[in-house]
Amino acid sequence: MKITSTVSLILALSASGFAIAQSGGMDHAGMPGMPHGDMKTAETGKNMHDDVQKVSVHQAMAVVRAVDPAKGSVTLAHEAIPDLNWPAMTMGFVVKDSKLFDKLAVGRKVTVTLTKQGSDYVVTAVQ
Ligand SMILES: [Cu+2]
Repeated sequence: MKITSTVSLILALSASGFAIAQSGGMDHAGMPGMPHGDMKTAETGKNMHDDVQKVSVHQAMAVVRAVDPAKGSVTLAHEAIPDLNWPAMTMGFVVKDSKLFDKLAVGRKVTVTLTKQGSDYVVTAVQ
């Protein structure tokens, strides 16, 4: 009796285990539909990213360390930019407009406007 009930219990468990495995398989079978969802998400994400790029403008206090008008770049020792999660550091930036070099003199303390273009932040204004 004990053996029989144990066997039937095992059978019941394995049967339910099989059912679970099957339903798990069903979920996996539903997976091919996922790329569609991903594509929609990616599309939405792209639009959101564009929106983020539009609003991804930041101002930072900085001291001009070096200018290279020929290359259109400036090296700035900028203060921390909390909304970008950037610590204070010295780094190079592309300068959007060569006219901005009029305001970028080495040693000068400025407030720069950084606008995200692609994966880089470009100096788009100097105060
Ligand atoms: Cu930096």
